[in-house]
Amino acid sequence: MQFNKLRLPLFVIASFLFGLKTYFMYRFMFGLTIENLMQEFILFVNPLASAYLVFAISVWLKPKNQMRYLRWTAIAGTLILYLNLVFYRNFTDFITIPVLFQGNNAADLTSSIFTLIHFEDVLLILDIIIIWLLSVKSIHAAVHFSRHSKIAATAVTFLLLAGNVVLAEIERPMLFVRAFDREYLVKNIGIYNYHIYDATMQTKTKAQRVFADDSEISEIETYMKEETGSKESSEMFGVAEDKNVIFVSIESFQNYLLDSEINGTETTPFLNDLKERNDTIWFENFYHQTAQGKTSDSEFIVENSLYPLDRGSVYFTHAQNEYNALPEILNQNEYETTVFHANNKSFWNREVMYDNIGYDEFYGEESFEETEENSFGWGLEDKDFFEQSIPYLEDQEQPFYSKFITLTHHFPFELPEEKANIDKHDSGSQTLNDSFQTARYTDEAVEVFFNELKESGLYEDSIIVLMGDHYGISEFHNKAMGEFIGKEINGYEHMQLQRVPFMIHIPGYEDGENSDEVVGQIDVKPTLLNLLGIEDEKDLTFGTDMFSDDRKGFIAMRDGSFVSDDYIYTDSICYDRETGEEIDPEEEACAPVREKVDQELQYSNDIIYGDLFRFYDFK
Ligand code: GP9
Ligand code: MN
Repeated sequence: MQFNKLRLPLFVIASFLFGLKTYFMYRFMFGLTIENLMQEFILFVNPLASAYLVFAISVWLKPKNQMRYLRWTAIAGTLILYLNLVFYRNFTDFITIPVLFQGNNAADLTSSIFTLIHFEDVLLILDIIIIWLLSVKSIHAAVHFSRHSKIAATAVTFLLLAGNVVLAEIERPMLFVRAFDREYLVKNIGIYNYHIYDATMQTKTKAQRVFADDSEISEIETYMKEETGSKESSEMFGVAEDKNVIFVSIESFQNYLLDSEINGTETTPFLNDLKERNDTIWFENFYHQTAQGKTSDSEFIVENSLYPLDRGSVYFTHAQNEYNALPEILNQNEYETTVFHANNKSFWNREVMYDNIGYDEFYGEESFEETEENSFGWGLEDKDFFEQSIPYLEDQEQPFYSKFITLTHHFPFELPEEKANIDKHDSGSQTLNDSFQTARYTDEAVEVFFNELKESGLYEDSIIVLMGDHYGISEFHNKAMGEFIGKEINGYEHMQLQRVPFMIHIPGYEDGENSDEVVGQIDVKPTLLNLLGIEDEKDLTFGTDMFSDDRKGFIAMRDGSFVSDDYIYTDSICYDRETGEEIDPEEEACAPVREKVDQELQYSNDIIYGDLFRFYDFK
């Protein structure tokens, strides 16, 4: 064997092979983006350092265990990498500990597993085979390391680790403090160190509740009073007083679908028409702000006007906290509050969370009749879902607040061919191609719902709010998406793609408009309360009434990116919001808002991790 001539201990060879493989995966399979030479260098060095760190432990083992350790470590390491890769292909994100306990991720992954596993993945076992062969054939490669060389080998570990951290801090100052961007963490310290970091965070956030006290909430209260915009009522105050609220959360709907056409057919004829009507206010610059909790995050933001968590879903990790959620406030104002969603009640831990935040009733899967004909993919199709909901709605005490969560337009966007009234798109991404058919279907379902509401007589006494919950097409499909919208997708365009439909439809209203105000899910709660004429001055929210003249002027994303009235900031680049042009970093144009964004995200985390609302009197 060539290797033996070099007389390199096997753990060094294994570190090299495994590290190299990891680098190739980062670069070409995860496709992590590189902005400069320094980043490239770090990306190349950190896998080698990490691999060495783990494999070098073998020197402390008895010779006969050394080889076994190397073999199994290579397998376990590959498995961790590979699971992250499959997850990344679907979510453009890395696994966190809370995410492992979110059943739905597994469900999401299994339903689409064949698009997420690629043929070339087989190559990932190459290094394992080599390590295995070498470790079996050259038993003599197992050595009694002298005390001296054991210490030397370990010292190198620490040197590499320290070197890596120093480089990462130079490249990305405050990396560990502003750690909500997981991609940066992985790029700089590697996936294994990232997982160790994540585990540390898990312990730390668990401890945060225990050590929290009431001084923290008064600091946050002061911040909100000064910074998050006016709580004064706006001109729209009470416009929908005593009306029912029908809130429709439309699964995975993004703005690119609106006004789009496939082979001359409109994708969303009903919504296109609705948004232009005099009895509808459409916010064309409405952004979703969700993170790993997907739909549940969007529900959480809307109900609480707080940010979702940087790791996992709040619905899962903090369902028992004290909140002052929308349904609770509405209950105090004599509203009946309900949720309709034709899925398993425990999905996203909804049952527990809904109960805690005050919903009177949750109509889940078992409230609906599912047959072979009316269900596919994720379950009951949207048209049947709405139709079957009507009798329940009619039975409710008025006024009511009812939330509907649709399901059909969900990744992987499957629809039986005979139910499709629009062609598939034709691009390199099957996901994007298929999405138009399910979007069209859901558009028709919303129309069915409107008609049924009119027939039942509920329509006139209600306002209907439609909102897209989060993106449906991930960054993984940027190429096809870029071709479709006719733009190359850089950070700026990526942020603009996070716009989702948001329409407030008020039957009988005549001053409908298209608003270009920059707004987001965080603003929904104060906006709805204002429309309903409900004053809650003691409420603590990060959002502001969308109709207010005194707004704070930015929408923050969970990863620290933001859209402000003037700028869009993401991946450390500041763009002009109007023109999309990059602004010279020297100008520090985005810095003032960035500070506020970081502050708010931190405060929001403190509230949730510390369960701080238990120290505050909302009455
Ligand atoms: C499932 C539905 C979809 O109940 O909310 O969940 P998502 O994957 O979009 O979070
Ligand atoms: Mn969703």
